[in-house]
Amino acid sequence: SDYSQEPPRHSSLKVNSKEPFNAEPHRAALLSYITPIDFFYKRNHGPIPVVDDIERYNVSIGGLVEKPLEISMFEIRRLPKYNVVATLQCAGNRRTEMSKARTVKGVGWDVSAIGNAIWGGAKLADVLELVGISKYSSFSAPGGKHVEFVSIDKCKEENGGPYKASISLRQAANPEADVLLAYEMNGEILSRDHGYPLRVIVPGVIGARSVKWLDHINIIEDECQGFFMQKDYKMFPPSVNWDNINWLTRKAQMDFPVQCAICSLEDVDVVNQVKATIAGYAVSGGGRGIERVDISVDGGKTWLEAERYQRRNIPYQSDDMNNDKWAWVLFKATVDIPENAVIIAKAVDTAANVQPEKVDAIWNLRGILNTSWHKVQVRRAS
Ligand code: MTE
Ligand code: MO
Repeated sequence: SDYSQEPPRHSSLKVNSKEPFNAEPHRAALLSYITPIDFFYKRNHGPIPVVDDIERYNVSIGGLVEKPLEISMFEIRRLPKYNVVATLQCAGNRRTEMSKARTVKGVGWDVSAIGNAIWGGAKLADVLELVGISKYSSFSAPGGKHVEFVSIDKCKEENGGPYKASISLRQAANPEADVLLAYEMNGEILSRDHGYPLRVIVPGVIGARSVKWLDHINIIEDECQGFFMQKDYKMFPPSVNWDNINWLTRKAQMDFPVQCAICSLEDVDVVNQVKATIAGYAVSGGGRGIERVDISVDGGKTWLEAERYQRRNIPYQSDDMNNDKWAWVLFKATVDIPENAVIIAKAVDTAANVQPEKVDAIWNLRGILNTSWHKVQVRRAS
């Protein structure tokens, strides 16, 4: 493949794979509510496509619809614009840690394959109306139940074909699900790394379904048959290995579970004072909010509740700004650090789902959805 036209990137990113380019920021970069574009993780499966002629760029919508359509960027920009604050998280976030319990297959990530951005664009539900699919419907008249997004990049997992994914038509046509065709990120034109000129954002769902460099949309009867839907991004039980795996037995992962991580400390760290502020992010999928974040400095025997923070008056806010339903919360707590401590954070979402204590309970061969209690070993400088 041709990696000669990759965009420039910030030099402080930790590069987990060069070609395709996969990189995440240092933990401390995640301590601002809106993640700056330069420090937003980049997750690719092939070279970054070059889109030069924006005038001629259009998205075709076809498949099981009564009125197939080609819609230009100009027309997409003329639809009502929404700004949605949503956290995008790769299902592989925290995979490196899962791999330490037992080897898994996939790009290694620390805790920063996640970011929170203001996505600006048209609602998919509005776009689907243009091809005759009414809002809140769960199927199209010719019998489509899924909406497939197809890109223009070239992935080796697809034998050089484009990346693709689908979501249910019920979710796609539901304006409250806030699925976007986004052309802006944090008030700026989407950058090449993040999907210029147009990408899908599916809030509350693993990043793999938010297809970048969108080229066409198909209304289909069954789920998308692409590699990343059928042979990847599925959560298997710990008993399944590469000899007995049967991909058909599991569903394509959609919503992500409750997650949190400490970002004020690196993996093994030294703190200078007795009192230290422990800070990080917490988020849950499916639009469930965060109810609580608990911190322990004694290996999980006792806990204290962290303060939580969600910024409301952020820049580029407009009247259509949704609440922060799809966004992470930042947490912080000031604690006394014992001389040698394991600091732990765990979050509870609004459905009272709690992160599992140990990685062994959720270990899976692809190393996805590591949401075990996040632990950091600290030593106090004397
Ligand atoms: N879309 C295309 N076309 N190609 C890709 O490789 N990667 C997916 C998703 N959309 C991908 C894609 C995955 S696995 C994730 S986690 C997110 O994009 C990452 O988005 P980001 O690079 O903007 O952070
Ligand atoms: Mo991902």
